[in-house]
Amino acid sequence: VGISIYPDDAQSYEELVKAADTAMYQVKEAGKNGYQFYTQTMNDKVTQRMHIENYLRSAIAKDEFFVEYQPKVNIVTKSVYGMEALVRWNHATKGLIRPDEFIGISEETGQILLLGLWVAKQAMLDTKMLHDEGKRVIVSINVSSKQLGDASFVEEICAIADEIGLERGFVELEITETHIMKNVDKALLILNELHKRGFLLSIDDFGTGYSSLNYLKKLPTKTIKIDRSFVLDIDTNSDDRSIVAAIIAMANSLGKDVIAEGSETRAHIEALRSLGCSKVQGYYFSKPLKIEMFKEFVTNFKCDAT
Ligand code: G
Ligand code: G
Ligand code: MN
Repeated sequence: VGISIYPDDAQSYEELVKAADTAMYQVKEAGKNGYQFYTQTMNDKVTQRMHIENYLRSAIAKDEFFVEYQPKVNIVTKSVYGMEALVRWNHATKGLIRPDEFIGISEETGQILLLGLWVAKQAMLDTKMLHDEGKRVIVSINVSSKQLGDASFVEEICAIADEIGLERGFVELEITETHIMKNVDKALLILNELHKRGFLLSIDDFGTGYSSLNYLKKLPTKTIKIDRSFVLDIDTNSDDRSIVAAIIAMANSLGKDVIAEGSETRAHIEALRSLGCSKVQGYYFSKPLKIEMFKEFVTNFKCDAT
């Protein structure tokens, strides 16, 4: 239910209903089964959304996107073995727009299909260049559920890798746990296909969704990425430590790798090390970097996925 009040929220019947509708939309977004009173900020949000949706239409053509890379570090071998590609949008007048503000919208409108392929191509081109310089890292690319549901995705992603000449075994696709578990049978089909084609797979934001352990065993995903919400207080909160320890133990027994995201401090790193987690990603080592800066960053490390 969305509620608007005359005369505060609107003066005409049409406007009043529109306001109630906006409020109802918010309830639906928040998971349905509830009610909301209309507020002006809701309207601002809707307008902002519409703007972004419109801007998105031309953003690829205008070359407004770029990709940054966050190093993935093995703290035992002290090497950078991979990097996560994270898209950025530099809008002509609005400046830098964060992915959180446009990925969701682009998924709803279907624009993520084109954007996702653009990111994949750019990321693979940059990775190929690194490989040619002897830095054989894995590149991790975020893939949304909308992309996975697209019938031509597998062929397209294969074609991009082949065209660039990048070995598929150096391309990891990150899919969030929530997306996988939403329709796990369907996800299993497509993930198996991607696995068969030689790509690496990783479950992103692990621990925030509701994983069926039965399915986890069957998924062809090599890596489990522990959500940063569990890492944030890992050095001070014993519950978080226990959760991370349990995820690591489970991953070990299923023969899967783990990486901890959001590792920001020395204390995080030491806590993770003591729990036996050797792969980390986070601000402690580096924030996401432009490819030139990434290259500079890895000069201080061994740089190899093997
Ligand atoms: O750096 P950060 O603010 O970049 O990213 C915010 C969120 O946006 C992350 O959860 C990340 O998974 C998502 N994201 C970043 N780049 C991409 C992308 O290319 N595709 C998809 N689907 N999600 C992305
Ligand atoms: O969910 P995903 O794995 O795609 O997460 C990538 C997001 O995490 C990006 O927004 C990236 O900027 C952010 N990120 C990376 N390292 C850290 C960190 O150490 N702390 C916090 N708070 N965010 C981080
Ligand atoms: Mn990710």
